[in-house]
Amino acid sequence: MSGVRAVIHDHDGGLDDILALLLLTRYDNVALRGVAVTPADCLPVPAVSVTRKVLGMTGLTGVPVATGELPGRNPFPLEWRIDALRMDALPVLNRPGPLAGEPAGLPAHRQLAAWLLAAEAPVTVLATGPMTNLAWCLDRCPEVESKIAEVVFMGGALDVPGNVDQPGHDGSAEWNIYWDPDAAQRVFDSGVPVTMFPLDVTDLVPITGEFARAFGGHYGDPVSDLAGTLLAMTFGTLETTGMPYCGWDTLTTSYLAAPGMFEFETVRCRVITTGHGQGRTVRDDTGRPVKCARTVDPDHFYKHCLAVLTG
Ligand code: AGV
Ligand code: CA
Repeated sequence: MSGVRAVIHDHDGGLDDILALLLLTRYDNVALRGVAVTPADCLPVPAVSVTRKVLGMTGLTGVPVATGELPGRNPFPLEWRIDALRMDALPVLNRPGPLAGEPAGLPAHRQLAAWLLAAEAPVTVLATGPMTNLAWCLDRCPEVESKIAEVVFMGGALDVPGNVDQPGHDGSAEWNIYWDPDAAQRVFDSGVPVTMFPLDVTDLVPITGEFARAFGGHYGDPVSDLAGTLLAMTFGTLETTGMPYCGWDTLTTSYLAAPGMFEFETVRCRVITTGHGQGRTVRDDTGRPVKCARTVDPDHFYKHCLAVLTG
């Protein structure tokens, strides 16, 4: 028993999705099998490019990257989606050197199904964006269910307000579920074990100035420089949205290497898929059990990230 787990990362190209990918590339107990990019909180072309460059700079040149093409119902603000363009132009991502291996041959939903079906042992799916691809796989290729060891998902909001601030919405939803509420409910309707990191726990880890500036102490190391730059790019979120940028996806990803940082509660819940509260996760005795992270020591998390990304 090596203790290494095979992981497929389905991300949606946000600043912290790329930080999450950086963490993954550094975890000894993770074997990254493929990356799918969901065109939700990003422009997919630069987000795939950034993903391939990150895999290239970290030596994972053989990891395939698939581009998502399934749409969501509620689009992300364009001001957020263009972060992928900015990341793709960063000098640290444009040094001479290898890009990652070939782009995957299929669109992300079909590629995810193909990866899962071909897996010799069950795989962990880390979803740091909407679960549209996964829901498609479960619908269209039910055999994938036995190939999924665990879905580790950033999303939802149980006992705290959501982070969607859109006309006609009541604000109770978290964005990754709001983009495609049916997809999240489809995954909940399956038998796959789901471990969820809702806003209840991610609210505890805002990106602080102290955390971001700590990377300055390692200036010159490309991975550390990229991490510090991505963190710096999150600033201004509080001023423009009234809500801080949090370590949403990085916190979720850190569970793969440091599960002991968290306390969990098994919550029976479901997704509201229509109306003003669409995308909201609600406790419901008839819902399916989801392993939900409830607390974390923020300091422990910041130290973990700093150590992993500057090591
Ligand atoms: O709801 C959190 C999810 C995470 O997967 N994303 C950002 C993370 O990648 C959406 C989101 C919520 N608020 C945002 C978001 C903001 N102010 N800027 C960009 N994305
Ligand atoms: Ca994300």
